[in-house]
Amino acid sequence: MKIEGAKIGFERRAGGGQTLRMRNFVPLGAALIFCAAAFCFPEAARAESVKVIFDTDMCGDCDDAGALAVLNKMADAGRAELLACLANTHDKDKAIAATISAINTYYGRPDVPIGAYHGPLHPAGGSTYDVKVRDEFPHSAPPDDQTPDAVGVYRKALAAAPDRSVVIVSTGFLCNLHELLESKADTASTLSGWDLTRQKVKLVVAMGGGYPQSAGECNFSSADCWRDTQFVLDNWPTPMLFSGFEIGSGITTGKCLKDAPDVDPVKRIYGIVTGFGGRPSWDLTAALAATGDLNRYWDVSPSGYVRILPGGGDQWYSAPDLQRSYLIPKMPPAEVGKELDALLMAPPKGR
Ligand SMILES: [Ca+2]
Repeated sequence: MKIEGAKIGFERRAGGGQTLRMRNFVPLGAALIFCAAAFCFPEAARAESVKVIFDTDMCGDCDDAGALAVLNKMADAGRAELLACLANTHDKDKAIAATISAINTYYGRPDVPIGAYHGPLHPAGGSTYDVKVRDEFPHSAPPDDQTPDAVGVYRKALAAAPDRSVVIVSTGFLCNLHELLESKADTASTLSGWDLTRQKVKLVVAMGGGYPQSAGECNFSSADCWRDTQFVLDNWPTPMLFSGFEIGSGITTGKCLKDAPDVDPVKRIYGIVTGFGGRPSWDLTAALAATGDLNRYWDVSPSGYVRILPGGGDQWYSAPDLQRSYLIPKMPPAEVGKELDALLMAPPKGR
C-alpha cells in the first residue's frame, strides 16, 4: 500500500486509498467555534489503563523528562502502561536512550523497550544533561547508535497491542511517525506501516504547533523536519490531539524538584536546565492529556487541520470530520501546575 507524499493544498491522498478532504475551508479568524465538551476524544479521558508509546527529543529541554515522570506516575497509579519509548532526534553524545532508561529505571521500569532515531534529519546537537544522567544514574541502554531503530521498536510494540488500544504521546519531532507510516512489513507484522497504525493506534497526543496560529513552534516547524510534520498531520489515519505551545507556556512546574531525592534523575535534569527556577510544562501537558482526566483540565476544539507555513509558522483551520483537534484551557493553569508538580514529586511506587 503506497502512501503518496503530502502536498500543500486542500485535498490529501492518504494510504489505503482514503482521502482526507479539506472541505469547508475557513479563513483565519473566522468561525472557530470552541466547544465546551471533549466530543471526539472521550477515550483519552477514561479511567482505565492507557497503553502509551512515548516519542521524545529528550536532549534539549527538561520538559521531556517531566513528561516521562508523569507517564511513570500514571503507570504507578494503574492509569497507564508504558509500552515503549522512542527518541526522535540525535544527540552528539549518543545518550538519549541512556537518559530515558535512567528515568524508567528510577521508576522501576528498566525493561521498557527503547528505540533511537537513526534517520538523516536533525544534525547531532549537544545536551546539557544527557551525559551526566548517563554517567551518574543506573540504566541499561547502549549508546543511541547501538540502540534498536525506533521504527522497528514502534512496529513490534504496535503489533503486540490490541487493536485501537495505543495512545502515542509525542513530545518532539514527528520524523519517527513519518517513517512508521511508510514502513514495510517485517518480522513483527505483515502489515504496512499505514495499516498497522490504523489498526492499532487509538490516538496521538502531540505537543506541537500553536492554536489557532503561531509564528513557529519548534516541534512542528523546525527547518529540517517541517515536511515530516506536514506529512504526518495530513496522512495519519487515526485521531490526533494537539497541545499547543500556549498551553504549556502558562503552566510553570519543576521548582519543587529541589526537594526531591538526589537519586531522582528528573531532579538532576531540572536542576541542570533550570536551577530549580521552574519551566513551562509543554511536554507534561501532552502526557497528562493522554493519561489523566482530560475533561477536568482542558476543552477540546472542533475538528480541523494544521498547515505549516513557509518560513516556519503554523496555522489552524476549522473543517469537519478530520480527526484533529487541539486543547483549550479550562482549569486555571496554576491549578494544573500544582497537580503536575504533585506527580513530579510523588516517589516511585515501592520506593
Ligand atoms: Ca520535547
